[in-house]
Amino acid sequence: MSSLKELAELVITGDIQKVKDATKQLLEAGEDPLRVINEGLIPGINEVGVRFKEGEMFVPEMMMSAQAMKAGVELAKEKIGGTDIPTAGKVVMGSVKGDLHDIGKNLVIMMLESSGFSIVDLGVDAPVEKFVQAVKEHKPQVVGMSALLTTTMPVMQEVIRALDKEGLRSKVKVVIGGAPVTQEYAEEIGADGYAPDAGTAVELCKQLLN
Ligand code: B12
Repeated sequence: MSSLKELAELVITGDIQKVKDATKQLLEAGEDPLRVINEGLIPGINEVGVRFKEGEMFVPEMMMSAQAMKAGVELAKEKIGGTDIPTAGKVVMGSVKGDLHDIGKNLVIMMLESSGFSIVDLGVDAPVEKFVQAVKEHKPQVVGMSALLTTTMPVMQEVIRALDKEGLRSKVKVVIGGAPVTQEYAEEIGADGYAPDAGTAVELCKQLLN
């Protein structure tokens, strides 16, 4: 029987099949899918980040770990389910231009969906114009942006400025997130909110719409 700690270890090794097997085992044993994500898969990928920074892991390994993590999240997601009729509001969400990280963004999307929000997912590397276009087209209540690189964070400000220029800024709430992002940064660039994790992101969106 795998433990959450062992699952984290498996994410670090990047063995997709083993991560799938361990995730399945935990879920079948009745483990809460959110705990599997928050206390198994996320600590694993976080440790990968630490080892990468220290030069103990490299991009190909980080990629394997990311794929293993995604496979685990997919399985957990099936167990989380969602509300059938999205009613809470519409959110346009994307990882900003230059940024290919989407694990966190996808977790936020998953949690929002299971809380009744409908999502327009702009994917990764989403240019400023794509956000603007999506707001015009889908008329969401919230725009969410994710950035994992310090070099892509400024794109979030560019999006806010572009929305402003198009007269759309007052029509939407803008929320931002990603590992290097902070509350201070959100205030600095004129976003309406920041959340450090997916659960808080849902709370934030609900709060902003009230
Ligand atoms: C996995 C990973 C990758 C994978 C990404 C795979 C994928 N499909 O996402 C791959 C291998 C592709 C990758 C590539 C690179 N990476 Co990388 N990567 C990571 C790693 C290890 C984990 C990121 C992750 O998924 N975390 C887990 C999730 C759950 O956490 P999260 O993303 O923070 O999301 C949570 C919150 O932030 C929040 N949140 C996220 N988004 C949003 C949005 C909103 C609106 C809200 C409200 C909340 C919110 O909720 C989420 C859920 O709780 C991090 C290390 C780290 N500590 O972040 C490095 C890291 C981000 N990468 C880094 C680097 C340098 C790179 C590369 C430049 C490496 C290279 N030389 O090629 C490239 C850049 C590629 C690009 N252009 O984007 C650095 C960035 C350093 C910096 N200061 O900018 C880090 C910090 C590693 C390090 N310690 O040095 N990477």
